[in-house]
Amino acid sequence: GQEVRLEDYKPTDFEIETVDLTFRLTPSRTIVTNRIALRRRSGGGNAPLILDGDDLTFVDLKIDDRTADSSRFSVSPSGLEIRDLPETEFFTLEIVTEIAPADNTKLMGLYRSNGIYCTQCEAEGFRRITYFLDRPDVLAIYTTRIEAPIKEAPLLLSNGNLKERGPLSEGWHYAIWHDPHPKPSYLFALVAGDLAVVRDDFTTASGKPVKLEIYVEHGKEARAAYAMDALKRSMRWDEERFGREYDLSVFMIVAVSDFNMGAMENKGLNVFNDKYVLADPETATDTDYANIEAIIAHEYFHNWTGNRITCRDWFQLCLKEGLTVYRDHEFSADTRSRPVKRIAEVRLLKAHQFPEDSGPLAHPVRPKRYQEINNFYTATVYEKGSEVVRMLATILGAEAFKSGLDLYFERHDGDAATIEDFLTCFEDATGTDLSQFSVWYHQAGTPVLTIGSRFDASGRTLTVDIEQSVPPTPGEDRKKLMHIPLRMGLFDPDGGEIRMRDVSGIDISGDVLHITDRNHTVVFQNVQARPTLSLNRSFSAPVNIRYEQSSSDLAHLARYETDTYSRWQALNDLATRELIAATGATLGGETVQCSNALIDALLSTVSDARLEPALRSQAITLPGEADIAREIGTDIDPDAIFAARSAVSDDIARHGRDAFESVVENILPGGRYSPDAESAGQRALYLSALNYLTRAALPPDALLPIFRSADNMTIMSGVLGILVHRFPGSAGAETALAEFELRFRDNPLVIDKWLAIQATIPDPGTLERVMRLMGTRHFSIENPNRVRALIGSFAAGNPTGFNLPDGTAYEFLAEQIIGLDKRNPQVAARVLTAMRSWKSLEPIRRDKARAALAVIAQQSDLSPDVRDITDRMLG
Ligand code: HT7
Ligand code: ZN
Repeated sequence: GQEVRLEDYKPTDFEIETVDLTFRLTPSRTIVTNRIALRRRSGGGNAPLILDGDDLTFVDLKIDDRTADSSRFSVSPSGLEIRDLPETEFFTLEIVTEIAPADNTKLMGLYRSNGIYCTQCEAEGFRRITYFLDRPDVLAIYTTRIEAPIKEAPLLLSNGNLKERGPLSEGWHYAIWHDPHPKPSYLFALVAGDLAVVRDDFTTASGKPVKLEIYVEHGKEARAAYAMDALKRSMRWDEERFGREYDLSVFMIVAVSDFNMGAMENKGLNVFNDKYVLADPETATDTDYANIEAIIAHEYFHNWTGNRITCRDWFQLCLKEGLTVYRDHEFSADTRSRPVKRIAEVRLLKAHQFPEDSGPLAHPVRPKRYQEINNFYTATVYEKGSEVVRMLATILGAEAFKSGLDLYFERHDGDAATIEDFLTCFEDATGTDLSQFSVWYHQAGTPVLTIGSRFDASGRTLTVDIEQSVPPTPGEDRKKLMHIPLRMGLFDPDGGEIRMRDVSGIDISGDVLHITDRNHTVVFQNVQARPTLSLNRSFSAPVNIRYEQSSSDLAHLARYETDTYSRWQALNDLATRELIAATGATLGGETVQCSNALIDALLSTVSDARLEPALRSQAITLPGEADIAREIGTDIDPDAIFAARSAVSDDIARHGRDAFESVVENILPGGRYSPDAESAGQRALYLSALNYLTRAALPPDALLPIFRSADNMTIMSGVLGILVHRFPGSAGAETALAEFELRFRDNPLVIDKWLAIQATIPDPGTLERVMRLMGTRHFSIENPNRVRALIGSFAAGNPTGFNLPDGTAYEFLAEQIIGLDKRNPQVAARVLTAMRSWKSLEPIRRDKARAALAVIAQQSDLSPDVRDITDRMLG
């Protein structure tokens, strides 16, 4: 593929003002007529017009309503070039193409999912429907006419408002939709088929009525109630928090079962992976409910951050994604528990973005180059992009941040904007120079703050030395200094918080230290006794902190920190330190023992009834094997980490048996299931405690009745997971798996949980199990959810089972990727990123991983998607 570079950006020579599309839908032969009104920009000369196209059959071209002579255009696999265009400022093109939705296995463009016609156009799918200037800075007004047989497709949907519908001859009918808002092609959508609808209403803050419609397969209507509720709450929240109202008279969501990602924010017609719409207590877990709420909110929030203000080019992807993730995080924090949400965000960021940023796939939040844009929908663009917006809010303060954002909405409504445009709004609204801050967008890698502290008892001064650095990343050896907002707290020996006054050597506001130079020496005066430092409170910056802190200081923070997130962070740091030492001990053949400091800190937290249960659950959930691997950094032996973590868990379980028993007996909420955050937290704590008890007293036989009597999917799948992971291959585990399969065999979304639980069994036999499951009727390589549940979970979520020292699981993955790539390159490339940290493995596994990646690289017919990921991973 051709590399695309940010610096090559050029506006188009032509603007497209209106697009009139007609679809005549049949599965194998859909005719698309695309009539576009163009305007020549001045200075364009007599340049040809080059329209993008992919996998299209060209049928006809008219220029200003006259059939074009074949000498005036040429068709190639990547597009349509039209020469000798009219010299007038305005002219029209009418392009007819033929496509085959039923043969579209890439799920980009117009395709079929379970008999439904649906589209996915971001990033470059519209060119698989018709020839077009398929780039986000070409904004046009769309009118869409859909024709289909009434029986097969009673429902005909597109963006905007329904203008007209009626019958045609031979059992066909049509509908015409008009979207008054100019939009880029990636936000176009069409859905046609036979679906049920759930309806509701919403009145905007200014009194405009909006019809809300969620379309699902017949019989699944009841499972859309929670999504509808989440939608209404999102709409209200965006009005109250950000002053953003909805702008059409109808908002539609369609749930489909074949989808490459989570959901898509098409204007007025969001298309969702059904996993993120459908929920009821019997089939969905608390996590499913929380994800549905967050993703419904995310896509809805895109209506302003993404749709009303879109991206100039795909390098600006973080402009809409980072900001929209920030908005959905804030929504969840306001709706649920802010500290629990923050802990979950940081856990996710560290699990996905930190490894990306320190491995071969590292790239800036705003990349400068790409081979394949589909590979840049990453944790860096989304999650780090959101953290950068959060830091902006921290640096400016809530009010100034709000004024900058208001200016952005006002100044750029209707624009295809850039990150520079965005930052300029905050500069103009607040008079702040953000040039150093902007480095966060341009430079890859996780910054490191190396910190040292000295307390001088006689002078009553505390001196803190802070040094910033950023490790090199691919293509970026020299790094610039960054503006890092570091929240910090000081605690006296009694646990009281010391107000930070009498400070010299740093720009400080409230508890935020502004780190802008390479080295800062900060001196605190009038400090009575040696304080304990709490660094990066509430995770104010996405950085790694290197600071030698004693276990007793961490335990002190775990007890006294008033910032609840940081209280958890202290516990987690204490546990991480212990687990790293335990891994070393395991490798050295020593026995592993857990320190009393950690056991006491964990057990006093789990028993502290003043803390919310979700937090207590997070507190006793030890860092995962991948977290420990990330902190160790090099020469990873996943088996040693697993053994060490198990030994530490055993120790905690032995000491905490009474505490865990008390939790298990008392914590579950009574009454009917409710997905609210508080009850979900109680269930999470119950399951964490139950998991520990299996290491102390509880035999597998005791779990089976709990599994059988569960009245909701959270407890049922949670207990199944514990049983199957703790006692792999046991009679109880296999019985529970068989019963679960029997009960849910006709519900693929629930069977995905069953597949994922099995794919993540920490056992060398899991590879064989995965291969066996691939042969069952529950698996289909054609459905991305099935692929992710089985192959994706195995590769990304099973450190010991996947990283077999003989490399057979790597070979298996390579084979699957090569096969899948021919059908669906986007999903193949994404699943392959599970191997992004292969270079940190110990040498034997590393060699096997390299060999498997080399097998992929040797294929001559790889998609640009998999070629790009493989090349960068090996590079
Ligand atoms: N903006 C969307 C990202 C997206 C996507 C969605 C479905 C299939 C393919 C896709 N490519 C990119 C989803 C979002 O961030 O909201
Ligand atoms: Zn998004």
